[in-house]
Amino acid sequence: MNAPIRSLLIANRGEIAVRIIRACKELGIRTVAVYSEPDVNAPHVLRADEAYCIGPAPSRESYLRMDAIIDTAKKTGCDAIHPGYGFLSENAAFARAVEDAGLIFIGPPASAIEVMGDKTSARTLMIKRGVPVVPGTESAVTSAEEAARIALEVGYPVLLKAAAGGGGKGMRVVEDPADIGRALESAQNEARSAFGDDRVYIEKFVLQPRHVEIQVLSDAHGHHLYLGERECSIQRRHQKVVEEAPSVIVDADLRARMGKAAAEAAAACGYVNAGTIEFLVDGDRNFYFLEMNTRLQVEHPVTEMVTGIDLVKMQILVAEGKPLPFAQEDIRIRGHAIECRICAEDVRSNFLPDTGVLARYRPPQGFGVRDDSGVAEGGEISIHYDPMFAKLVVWGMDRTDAIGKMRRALDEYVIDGVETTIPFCRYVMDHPKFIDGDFQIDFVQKYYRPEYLRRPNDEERLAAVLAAVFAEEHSGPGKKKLTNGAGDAARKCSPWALRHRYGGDR
Ligand code: MV4
Repeated sequence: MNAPIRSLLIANRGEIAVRIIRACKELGIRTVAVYSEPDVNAPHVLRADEAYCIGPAPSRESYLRMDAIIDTAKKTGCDAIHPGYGFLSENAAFARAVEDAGLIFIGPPASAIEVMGDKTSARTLMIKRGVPVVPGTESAVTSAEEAARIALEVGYPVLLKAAAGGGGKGMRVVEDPADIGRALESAQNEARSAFGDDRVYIEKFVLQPRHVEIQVLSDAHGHHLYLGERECSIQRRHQKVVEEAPSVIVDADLRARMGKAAAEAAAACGYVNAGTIEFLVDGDRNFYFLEMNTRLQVEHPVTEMVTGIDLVKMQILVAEGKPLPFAQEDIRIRGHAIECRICAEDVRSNFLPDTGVLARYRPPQGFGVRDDSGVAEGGEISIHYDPMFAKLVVWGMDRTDAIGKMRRALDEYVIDGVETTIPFCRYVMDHPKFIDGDFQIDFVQKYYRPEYLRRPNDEERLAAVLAAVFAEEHSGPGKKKLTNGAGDAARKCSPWALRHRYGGDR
């Protein structure tokens, strides 16, 4: 049983550091921030009770410096370190170093990070515990002959994956038996240079799957609870863009079955913390374990919104050794939540990261709208860190209500200084396939073309201005109202709407 946490160091920056500080404030925990030189005026620094500079801009020299971070925690009398996501959050050596320094790591035991970090050992463990995995090899293949034999057994197409991988790096689809030798060699080479580990294993390639993940919460008393699913299929090059809870394809029965499998996965690795089990779900609603993320995830708020459970507070609670204050039957899914990741990227230029000073940042407000952001107006978005600077999360009574809220909230944003993914998110919210819930992991590739988000030409701009004038003439007391259709058309063409739909002039 660990001692209560009175002071906590946040080994992160941006929106997630702010998110963690908020939970600490509500719990009466003193917060210590660490920061890099350019982050001296960042929101996480200003909001923490204390803040210490740990190095220059590059992450290697600041946010990834285990020694400087642990030293700061000790010197400032902290009891615990929260790693957020990214950076050191899934680094078993860091988790161990934190514990060795007599501090509490707000995360799972290092051994759980290790076993889940190796995708083949994770698969072996899941098979042992009866959690469904995609048919394939249990361990790495050692020769082209072995690969060819197994591929024939599971059936083409197959997918070669790096044991040290995850997140899509080092994967190769093989459709034709003639290509398997060459594909294996190139997958091994890529794995070696990316991870320093050339082990590659084989899975049957699941066609047209959806990515559905289960949130789990585990305490140190052997309780492993599932908090429903998140639908994460709307992604681009393995970067999620829109996430929602619940998933349209998951009913109560599938939720219970996936939830039990997820809880079993957590139990199998001796998990304590919030964690996520990623599954692929095929067209027949079969589900297969993909990997476990042993950290708090970017998209955790959608689960918070539909369960009412503060996941960061629960992470802190279980890290203190306390039992979870509710049981599985207490967890209910209510309403629908959607998250859009707001990134400084130019969606018209292949999502190229954009940089600059955030001259204006006015997030949307109102019922059911949550802005989790990590930069303030006047702050700079640089190349040094992740382009995601805010998350817009909405809650609605049902999916239709949530989509309506998300559209309204995206339109309400005022952002100047950088290009953002807002127009792209708006496009998703209007897409009939998204609205119908009829999409798989290839949604973006299949349905998105950058020209859909082109800026208006002069003629369209003139039409928009005239429409706005026309609408204005018909508004106000004693004026004849436009019919609904005409009013909507005018609003849709107004410079205000166009600005959001197509981006402002810069
Ligand atoms: C797969 C798959 C199809 N079949 N495994 C991509 C990242 C890594 N977490 C696992 N990934 C996939 N594994 C089998 N056997 C398709 C993907 C995949 C994917 C998965 C989730 C979300 C987006 C994706 C995009 C491309 C491929």
